[in-house]
Amino acid sequence: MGKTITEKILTTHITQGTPEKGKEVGIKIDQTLTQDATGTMAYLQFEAMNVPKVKTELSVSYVDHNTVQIGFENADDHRYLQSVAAKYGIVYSRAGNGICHQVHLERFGKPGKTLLGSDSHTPTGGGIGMIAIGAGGLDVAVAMAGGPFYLTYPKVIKINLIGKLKPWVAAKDVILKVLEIFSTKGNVGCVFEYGGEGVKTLSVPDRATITNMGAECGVTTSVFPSDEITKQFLKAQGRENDWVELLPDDDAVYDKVVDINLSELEPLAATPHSPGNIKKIRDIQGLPVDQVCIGSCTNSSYTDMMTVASILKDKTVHPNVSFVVAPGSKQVLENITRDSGMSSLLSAGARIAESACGFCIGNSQSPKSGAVSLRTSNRNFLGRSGTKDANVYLVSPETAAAAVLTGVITDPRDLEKQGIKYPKMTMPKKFHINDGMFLLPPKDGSNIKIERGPNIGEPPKNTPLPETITAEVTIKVGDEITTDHIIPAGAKMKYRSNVPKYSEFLFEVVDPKFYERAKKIKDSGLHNIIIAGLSYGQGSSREHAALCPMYMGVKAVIAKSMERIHKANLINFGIIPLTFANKDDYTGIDQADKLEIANIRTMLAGKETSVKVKNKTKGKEFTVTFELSERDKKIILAGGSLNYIK
Ligand code: MIC
Ligand code: SF4
Repeated sequence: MGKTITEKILTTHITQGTPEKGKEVGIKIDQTLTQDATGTMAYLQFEAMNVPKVKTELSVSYVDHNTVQIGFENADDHRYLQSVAAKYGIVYSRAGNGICHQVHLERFGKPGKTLLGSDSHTPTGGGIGMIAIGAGGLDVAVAMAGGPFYLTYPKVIKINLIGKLKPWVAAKDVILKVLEIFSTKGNVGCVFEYGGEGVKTLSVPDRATITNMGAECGVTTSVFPSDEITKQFLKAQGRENDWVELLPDDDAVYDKVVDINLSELEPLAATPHSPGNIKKIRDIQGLPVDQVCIGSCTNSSYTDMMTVASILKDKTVHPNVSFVVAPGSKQVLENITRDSGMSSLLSAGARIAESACGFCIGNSQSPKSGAVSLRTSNRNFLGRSGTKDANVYLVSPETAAAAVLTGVITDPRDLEKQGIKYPKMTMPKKFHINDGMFLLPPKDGSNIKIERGPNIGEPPKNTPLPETITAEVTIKVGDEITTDHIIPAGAKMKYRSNVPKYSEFLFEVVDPKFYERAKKIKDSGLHNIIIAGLSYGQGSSREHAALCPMYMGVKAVIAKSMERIHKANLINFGIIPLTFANKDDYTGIDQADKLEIANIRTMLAGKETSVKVKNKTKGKEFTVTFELSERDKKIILAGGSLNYIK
């Protein structure tokens, strides 16, 4: 039987288990990436593993999230990361060099390789034919130490692309269409593999936009073939030797095939407050726009920037619009400057932001109260922009540029009526390349002293799982609670290396009293429990969404369903992820109910897959199930991965 691309890469990397769909396998990781907001904790955990040097083919530590540097915290983290990289054989990408996913695609991604990154948008690498997966920092630390990465051997869904995009319709509209079809939930354990004739019409940056935002569907990753177009991209990066062809076999078997006709697509938007709320631009046009932000790891490539620059050439931003542009990397910035794109942007009135996450993670450029903000980024969760009542719409660079000119949501196809021609921008044959902002590690870094400023804390420790969980329901939340709801990023992200402080912001957007309550419950000797609806833990890979609850004494989360990375993070920090056997039982529980889960250790150590929970307040009982591998169970019993490894 023929193989899919996913199977080809995974089967050559399996070190543990057998490739059976739905079963756990361990795979060898060739490359890792970290970013600073998840990286400090990942490297503190790596240090605790006492391995003298990383064992991967390549590990890169990027600084792109916390680059605002108000106060000493960010800069402390950067210095710590720089010294750790030099000591342990890791390439260090300095602040200013760009957003990890964009830079990794440009300089390091290799078709056929596996990449594990402590950021949920690591699947961007799928645009170049990698199996690139987002994970918690601890899993990345284990991979750097040479350990396997465990995942459920996935189902493969083929997204069969037919036809060719019409002018003014972009790769962003393709992934927004995918989100409309698949939504943000129910796709755990699947990989999207793109194929069909339409693939040949998409450049690598287009493909990377699509694989990047596959993360919003909750799939393990997304992947494109590695073909002549991939080769051209690598050649333009001076890396054609890194190219290998990677196509599915003609008789490859997929679990499902979904057709998307590119020729029939039109400009779309993800409307507030979920990347899954898709509407046609035609249906929302005319809405006044206060802010337009172009950039983020989804749409900040050379072609994205040059497209916008070309639409805006010799024009001026609408007076009611605040217009921000953040090129994705120093390479993009240098190349658009050389090719005059930057002068068009500046003269149109763009505010140029650093090549970093910036507005996308809400640590700068928060819009005004109640604003409508059009962004080319990938997430529009409530409050993520830093302004709680702002309405963020996710759109293509073309649609964003149209609003810059008109001040209202505008179908970019209508720009033709104003005499603006569709700019078909192509990639240069050869990019201007300058790798000066990478610091390569010395051959022997053993004498390097690690710099620990006052912002660098210790990873908090956990105790083994108790025999009986005696808890109070600290919070009951609804469906689609994202990690942005659990623990905010933005300006609070500077406390990532200081877990006690960062924990004070748990569930801030949903219920600012959470921390106080959790502390009270913990101090009273009870455990904390979180009750949740469908698709709990969507979004980012931030392990602080598990680590901080662990620190506050949360022992279990009971949800209707849970997302992959967050579930893995809960396990890694010794919190047991449970699901309602009967989803209706969710309704019978309230905040402050006292729950008891007796003999949970014994149940985990045995063959059981479900356990009874007593609701002592309501005098009722209900059943919860746990889907855990033998290894997961051992980790939870030990009180988390670090205890287990030791
Ligand atoms: C995000 O886009 O939400 C982030 C910030 O990049 C996160 C990582 C983090 O929280 O540090 C992600 O995507 O994993
Ligand atoms: Fe950075 Fe935004 Fe991409 Fe996350 S989604 S890595 S915050 S640019």
